[in-house]
Amino acid sequence: MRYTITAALIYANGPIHIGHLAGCYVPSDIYARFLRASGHDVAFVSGTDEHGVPITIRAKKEGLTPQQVVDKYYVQIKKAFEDFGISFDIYSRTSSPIHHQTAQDFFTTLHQKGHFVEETTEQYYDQEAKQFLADRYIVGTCPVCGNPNAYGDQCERCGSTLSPTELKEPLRSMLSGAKPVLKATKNWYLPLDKMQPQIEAYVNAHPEWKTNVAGQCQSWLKDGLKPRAMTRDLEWGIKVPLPDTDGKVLYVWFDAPIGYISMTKEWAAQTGKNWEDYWKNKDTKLVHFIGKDNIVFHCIIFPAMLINEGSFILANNVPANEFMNLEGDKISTSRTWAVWLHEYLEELPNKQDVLRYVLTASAPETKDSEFTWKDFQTRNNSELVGIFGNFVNRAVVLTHKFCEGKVPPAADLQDIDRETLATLAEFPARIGESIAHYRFREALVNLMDLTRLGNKYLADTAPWHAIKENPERVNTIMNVSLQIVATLRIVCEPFMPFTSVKIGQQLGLTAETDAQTWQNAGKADLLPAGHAIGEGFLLFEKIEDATIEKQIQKLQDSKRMNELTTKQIAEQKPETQYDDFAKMDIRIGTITAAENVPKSKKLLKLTVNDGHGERTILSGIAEHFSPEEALNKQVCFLANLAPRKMMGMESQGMILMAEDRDGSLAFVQPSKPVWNGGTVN
Ligand code: B3M
Ligand code: ZN
Repeated sequence: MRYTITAALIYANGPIHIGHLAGCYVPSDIYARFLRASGHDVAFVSGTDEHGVPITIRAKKEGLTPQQVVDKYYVQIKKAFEDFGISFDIYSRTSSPIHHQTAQDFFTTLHQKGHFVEETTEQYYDQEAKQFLADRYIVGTCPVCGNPNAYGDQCERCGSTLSPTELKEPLRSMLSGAKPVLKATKNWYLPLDKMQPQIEAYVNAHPEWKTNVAGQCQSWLKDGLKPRAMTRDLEWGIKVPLPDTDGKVLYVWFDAPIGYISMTKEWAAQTGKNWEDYWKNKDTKLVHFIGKDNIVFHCIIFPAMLINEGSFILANNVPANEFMNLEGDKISTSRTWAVWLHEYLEELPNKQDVLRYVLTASAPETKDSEFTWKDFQTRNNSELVGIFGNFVNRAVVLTHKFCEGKVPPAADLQDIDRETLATLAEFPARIGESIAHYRFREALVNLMDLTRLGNKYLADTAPWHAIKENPERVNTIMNVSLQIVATLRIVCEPFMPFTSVKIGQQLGLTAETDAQTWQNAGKADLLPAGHAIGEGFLLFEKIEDATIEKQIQKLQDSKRMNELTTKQIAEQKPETQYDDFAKMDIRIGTITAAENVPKSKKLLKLTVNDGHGERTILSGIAEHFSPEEALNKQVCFLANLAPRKMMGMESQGMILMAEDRDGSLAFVQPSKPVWNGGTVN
């Protein structure tokens, strides 16, 4: 069987984190490695998505050109994937000439076949920057929560999805600050509305798709598909291959999935394959691995493009994952709440497989899941060290101790040996079945059950006792144990490729001396008697509390730093007149007594000397200052605020406080002590 496996083309606008690995790249790699080990013909392609507004926004933030941004992150991202053993057959980029050519040709074909609808619409335009504005570049007030800095596609405060026309005034362009104006522009639309029956037929032909994927598809179909522009007014991207289209590029979601095709072409050219076998042959299975935010593009829009083109196969499956959260919060690049892959490897060197293991064990396969450092530690210490590593190590060490480091003969099998070997033989198919159905968590549970089988076998047969009474018996026990290790080496490879290599070393096997195929796994004679094994060493090491605490602390620190630097200065309030200001009687006073208010977390009861005498002011600062800290402070207060009753007490005025970027408060004080009762003008 031939497989084309694609993994989402991640935007080259930032480093990658564990959420990316868990959602898309580890599962796709497990799948690809398993298929290769099963003897299938596999093209596993991916690369970076280097177009679209996300790149231009990053460029603006970093003070770089879009080209500089994608060059920088392409290298970084590619390296991170290599470091974690993601076994792409090619990892390319959408800025490559072959991709530009392929995407333009695709567009031209659809255009010539009459599959686009040209339409002129009014779009926001920045007259100062002289360009049309992507939704992200328009800032206005959120109609839902009133946030004055909401973007034209989303409000980051309340999370609402918006369109620029929903934003309330005043609108501004993020490029120049100017007020955007509506201007007519022509674009080419894919009439998805007309394709609804074809897309419905396609989706409905796949009842086996994961429920989270099928659910999203059905909800789009139920709402009715709408035409979508396949060109955009932008400078950065692939030029529209039509006359008089200056300043227009292909929509990034038009060009990006075509990237899978152009990257396959590039790979085929390098390896002497025929790319069309992987995209146009009905016997090829096409599988897209993505995160849940990309479902509509892979299950509806890209298939619509391929159907219109006419010569391509459609995806057989799109096993999209949900999201992985981190320590109780959404992973967020902009809020720097993430575990970055390049940092992980610096701080936890050689622990790629531990992360791959933990991310698979808690993968967001059916619903959002959670990564915590505590769980990471527990899984490492009790599962990988305690069960997996322990079994392999005992098998290897005992073979050296009792059998001179050679695979002993299994002379006479007893019931327990036969039963164990029979159970062993079932595992590869069972694990493979789970992988083939994209149930990677289940596959991993099965893998661990195999190591448990090994541990139980050693415990039940106890070669360390048997050696005294019946050394012959120990030969059989060690033979069977080593056969389990040899199978483990094969079936753990998709999940933990580095560990698989290490097991191979300990068994005295290399890729050259042994065909590591899934078909061979589970056999009772995988290792021939007499074969010399290698030296034993530990596959995993215990992770101490201090290591974990450091990681948690680091996360908290980065969150705090980020809050400090991202808090925005409040919008200025509408204009006011001096007369209105003059109505406020702001004065200087000194706090002469301060106490907590019973049953209130927020309020402090302050006694303020206002020059005439003392007055009581209740102030909502108890979470920021203790009574002791407030005592004797000279403050500004609003003297003529109408008295208010709170918690059964009357407050006569209000203390003025300044709010810092991190939300902490400071008293507003005169720069030298002045007399109590002095006025503030
Ligand atoms: N670049 C979105 C993302 O990075 C987009 C995926 C393209 S897949 C063809 O999540
Ligand atoms: Zn909002």
